[in-house]
Amino acid sequence: MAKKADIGLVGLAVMGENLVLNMESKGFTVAVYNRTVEKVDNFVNGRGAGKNFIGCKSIDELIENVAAPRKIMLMVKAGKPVDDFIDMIAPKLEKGDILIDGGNSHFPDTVRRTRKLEEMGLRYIGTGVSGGEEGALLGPSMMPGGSTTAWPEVKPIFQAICAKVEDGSPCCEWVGADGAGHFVKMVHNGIEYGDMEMICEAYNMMKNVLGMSAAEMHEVFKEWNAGELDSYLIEITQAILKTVDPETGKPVVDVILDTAGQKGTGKWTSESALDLGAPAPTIAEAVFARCLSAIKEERVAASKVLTGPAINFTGDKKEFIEDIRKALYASKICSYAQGYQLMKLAAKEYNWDLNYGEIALMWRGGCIIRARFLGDIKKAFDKNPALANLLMDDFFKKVIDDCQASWRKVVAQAALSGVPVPAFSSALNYYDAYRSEVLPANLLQAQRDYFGAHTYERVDRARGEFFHTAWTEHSGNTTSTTYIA
Ligand code: NBP
Repeated sequence: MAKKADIGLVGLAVMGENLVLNMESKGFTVAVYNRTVEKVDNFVNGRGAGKNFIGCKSIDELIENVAAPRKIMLMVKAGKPVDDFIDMIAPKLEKGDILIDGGNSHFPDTVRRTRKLEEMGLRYIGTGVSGGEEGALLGPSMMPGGSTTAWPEVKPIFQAICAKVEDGSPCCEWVGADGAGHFVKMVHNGIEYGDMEMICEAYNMMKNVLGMSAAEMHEVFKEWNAGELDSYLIEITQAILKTVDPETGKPVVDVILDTAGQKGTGKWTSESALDLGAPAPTIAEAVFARCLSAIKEERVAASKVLTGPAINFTGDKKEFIEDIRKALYASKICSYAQGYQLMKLAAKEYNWDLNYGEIALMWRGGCIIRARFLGDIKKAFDKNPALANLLMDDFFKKVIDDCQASWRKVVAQAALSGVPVPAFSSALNYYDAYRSEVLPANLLQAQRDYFGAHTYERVDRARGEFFHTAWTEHSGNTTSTTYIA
């Protein structure tokens, strides 16, 4: 009898195709299926020719060709197609078989699907896969969560195909129960939104305040990439800035329209932060910055009507470039601190036992936010797994101490020049709010109590004791428990 496949995969689009080539190159036999079945032949006779693939023309054939306990991975468009395939495949599986969703699914869907499959006696994994086409082929960052007993079954395959850091550690570990893997992937994408926006703000300051050309900025980003900001996104930014448009001879970046698209994972991260009461303003600002960029026509009209200050920079250009670098680094630390705070609150809410050091390691290679400084985040959480906030780690505290004068100068110069830096300034506001022993929420509570009898706690009494003031002659003694303003 012919050898059965180690794993089956549904969805031979860009991610699925590259992922199975990666698996095969590591010695695994893969059974492949796609909704449009011609793509199976195209693949098996094309990029997959002469390799250990079993092309399948139906779900039944796929199930038949995978060794038990079956591992079948879906790499299809997120949303309904995942549920449709689950409904087609799950009833045909045997107890203990494992269905894996490697797409960008929203974590509540993964929670729901894990429960459903486990009720059927099956096992389910929802795994984040990051790194795009090249990552899928050469080593992605993978963040699996779901049915815990399924992990040992897929671990040898996942850890063989994933990215590795310098010492060989795999950028793939078990994240936690049900939707934990997809949640962590979602936060990764939210942080990615923040990183991209902050790089754009550094670019905008150099371009509009210092009047630098793309070629000059290419040199700056190249230098930055050799230091503590060393990361995939800085690396591609320096490469982008030196690329010339063959049609016009101008830098390509100067001929690209300034309207950003989005697929929704940054929005999900911000929604989740709001749901959980997690302060993640920098990630949310990055989402809103894309929204503002998208209303191009309105901005063009407004630019002809609304006024702002003239840009007048009189300082030392070289020094200010270093200030911008420090503003970017400090803002980035705050953005990651927010992402980690969000994961902490989610872990509490959804009963996930998240290992924050391991998460930093998973993001250290293979994915879009891969960066040298994730090694420092891993060290911080390894040293203190219960760290309340990244800003409280000695290493990051020292970095912020070193960067903050520059950071404040850049945000102030941006405000004086009328150049928007929403992520830099929201990160600075986050930092200043987080380190404030007293915030003006005392007045806010007074307002709430004034108009809605919401009560307040007092500075001179124990926490948990609530008071109400009769603010006007109409105020009664009844306090509100249900009215939320
Ligand atoms: P797509 O997201 O474009 O999905 C293509 C696959 O989904 C094809 O197999 C297609 O079948 C199938 N499909 C579609 Br489209 N609609 C379907 C439906 N209604 N019912 C059943 N199957 C359907 O491919 P991708 O870019 O490779 O991404 C796959 C997953 O990985 C997605 O969840 C994506 O968000 C995630 N992801 C993508 C990247 C990236 O860089 N592209 C990175 C990380 C994660 P067909 O061939 O018959 O049309």
